Amino acid sequence: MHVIDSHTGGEPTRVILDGAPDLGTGPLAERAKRLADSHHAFRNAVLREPRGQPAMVAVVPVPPTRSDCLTGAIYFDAGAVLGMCGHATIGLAVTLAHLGRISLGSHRIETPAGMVEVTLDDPNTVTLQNIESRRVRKSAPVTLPGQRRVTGDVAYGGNWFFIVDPSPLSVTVDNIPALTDLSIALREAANAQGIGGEAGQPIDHVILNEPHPDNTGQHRNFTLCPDNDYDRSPCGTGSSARLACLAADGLLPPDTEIVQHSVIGSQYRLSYQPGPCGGVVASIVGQAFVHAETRLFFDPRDPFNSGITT
Ligand code: PYC
Repeated sequence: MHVIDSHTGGEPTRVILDGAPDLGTGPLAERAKRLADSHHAFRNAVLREPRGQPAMVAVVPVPPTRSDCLTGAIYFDAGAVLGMCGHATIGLAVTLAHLGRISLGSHRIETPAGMVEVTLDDPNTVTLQNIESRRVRKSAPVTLPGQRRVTGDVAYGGNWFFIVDPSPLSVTVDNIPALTDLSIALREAANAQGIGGEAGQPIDHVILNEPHPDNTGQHRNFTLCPDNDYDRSPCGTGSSARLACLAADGLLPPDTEIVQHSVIGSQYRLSYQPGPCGGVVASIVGQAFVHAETRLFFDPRDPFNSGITT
């Protein structure tokens, strides 16, 4: 299996160039569901150790249904198949440029969540225009074990987010284990207490956000992903969901750029345009770098051929 690895603000992306299972035809959401339902072993083998690494997201390029799209893209991490992934779409664009398959300028990509646009500003810098994002619930109360109550907004940016702002724990590298535990507890409690999307979609990501301590008005976040690891980047779909919350609260006008930091200090530049359905269309500017081109081997005699799942 031929793969190219990159990272976007420290968050790894693996683009699978050949050897992925045939996901058939039809809408990308249906093909993503086939990957989720029928190819668990493939997903573990590609992303779990020893071949993969914590936090890695894989992209399977597939033929698009729309003739105006360069490619389709289906995303998964070690825990779930994702509706969209911002950092991995930036990584995909930089990987396609590395392969000489796209040049500078704008290109459309079809995802299970809808069509997105990437503009390659230079070989490493991409402006991603995401699908329309929206907030569906403000200050939803979640009760944690011990009757502790935490409120957060429920918002969609291609995945479903529970966003706590300000974070009850400082968003620092030293706090990553505690931030992880709190975020897992919040996701489990939110889902057990029926807090999610309008049609009952479960929360799959949690964001703990706070003002950056440098007093510039910038923010930094910790994002928990479905694989229970944290996003090293500021999370493209999560940043889009947070922009929808800021817009809904009247805290950020359209076309106004802000900077979002991740817990490890990588940055996205963010802005939005009002969307046709009352949400926001986020623009995310980030950088990715290709760092490996690899062939993965699958040897049935290898006791960890299917990845380490314990
Ligand atoms: O950038 O949207 C994102 C993302 C989701 C999970 C990891 N990164």
